[in-house]
Amino acid sequence: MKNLLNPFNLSAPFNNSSSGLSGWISKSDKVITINSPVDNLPIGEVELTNEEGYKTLVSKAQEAFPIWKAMPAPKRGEIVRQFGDALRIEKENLGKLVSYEMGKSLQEGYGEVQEMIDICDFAVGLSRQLYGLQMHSERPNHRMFEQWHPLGIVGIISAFNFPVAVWAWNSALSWVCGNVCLWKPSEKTPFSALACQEIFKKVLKKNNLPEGISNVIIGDSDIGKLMASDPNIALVSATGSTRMGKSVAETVGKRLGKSILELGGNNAIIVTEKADLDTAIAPIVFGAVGTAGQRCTTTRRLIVHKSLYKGLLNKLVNAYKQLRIGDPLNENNHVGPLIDSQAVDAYLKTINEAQKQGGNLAYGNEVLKGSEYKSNCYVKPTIIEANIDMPIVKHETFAPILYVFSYETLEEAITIQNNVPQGLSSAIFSMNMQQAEMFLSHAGSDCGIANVNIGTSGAEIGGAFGGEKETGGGRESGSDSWKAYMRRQTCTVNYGNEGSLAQGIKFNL
Ligand code: UN1
Repeated sequence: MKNLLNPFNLSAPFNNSSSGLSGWISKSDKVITINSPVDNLPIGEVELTNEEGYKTLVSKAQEAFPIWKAMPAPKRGEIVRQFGDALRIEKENLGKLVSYEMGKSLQEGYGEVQEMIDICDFAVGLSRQLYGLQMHSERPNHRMFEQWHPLGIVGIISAFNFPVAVWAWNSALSWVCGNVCLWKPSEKTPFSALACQEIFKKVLKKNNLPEGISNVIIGDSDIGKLMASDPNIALVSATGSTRMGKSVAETVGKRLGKSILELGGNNAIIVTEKADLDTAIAPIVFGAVGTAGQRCTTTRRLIVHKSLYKGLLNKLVNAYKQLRIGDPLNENNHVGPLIDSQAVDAYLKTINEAQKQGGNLAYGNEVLKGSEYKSNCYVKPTIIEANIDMPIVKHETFAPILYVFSYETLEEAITIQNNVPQGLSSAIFSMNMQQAEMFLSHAGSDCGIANVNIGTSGAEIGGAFGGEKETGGGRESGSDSWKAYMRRQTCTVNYGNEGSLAQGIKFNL
């Protein structure tokens, strides 16, 4: 085992003994071994939590909630500020662990921890800005306003591709809003989650606060289902596949609970004849191959004006040839492995199917072999010339496969861009103001994120993150996303001496 794996004293799960970790309970019948996609070496064994462990954690969270919500929001912000500081100290350790456990490049591992730090900073400011509006009452001597109260336990279900940042978006906002959290990370990346829990646990301990403010549950979809059906979980915020999101939405919907869904993307970049190609190449390539195509914001489709099509395709193929694929912990490499062998199968099957449907393979379609690639999860980023009649281009495959289309009019490009079930991120490269504004207008992109002259991936935390259609409609992270983590209360106060009814109703007794 590499030393970098255990700088957080995660002795309990690493030794497969019962839990010494707070907020993490390993009462289980099932133990799984986590192997790194980097070199296939075991990182450690972890016990999955069963229903009994789940219930214990929920009661710990319930006990912590009244204590936490009684603290003034800016004081809760102070705890989140301390967490951000602890993350600054642990950035290198945690970034390396994320990179090794998930397989993303070290730069991206550090970038992910940076996103956590940034959202903590954002949440600290927010803790003094949980504003409600005040309205003018139609009745004399009445004041009407709204206020925001905590919800209770927020259940967070996160995916393997962002093992820590997506939790931080949800938890940092939840905490300043006065909620306590129960986190089910992907069972593919439990150690990054347990490390986060350790870091936050220390902050809680230092401040004499109960550990139940933050809880981690390591489990599979059965635990996810328990969370979705449990009325004790006031809000379920789920990030992952559309299939998972539909199941969560259905189960939470049945009990009329709240959910935030951030699901699949099928993100496109339009390159118009007015684009500056020098600005476009790097964001296109990073968007398509970064994180080995396993971001929900990954660029999966490139829609190019026919006058530039051949030239841009050549440039892209040349750029792809320069990509260094290998150990993501080696900072010289651009692309690391896919998460596991199922992901490699999905990559191969999708390319095969795309070719059957009429796509032309311009580059890629190879699983790399050799001692450097012994996990068998390293694949060549792939470019396929495609057309809109191919059904496969409507599907999200979590792998570095880029479909390239040619178009003639901007309307046609926008139709291609919008004609998929997903609606997360989108971008246009154009130096022409009319084209850019058309793309941003109601007649343009139908996605939750629309960018001009930058790519589809790598959104900043300050904006609301999420998308439309099968992406689920939820918004996390910046802007006013915090409102989904609180309950709104409309209040009317009569400070006069007479009662009066709204709508002009007279009811004299
Ligand atoms: C995700 O893939 O689920 O915009 C999150 C981005 C990152 C977050 C991605 N800031 O690519």
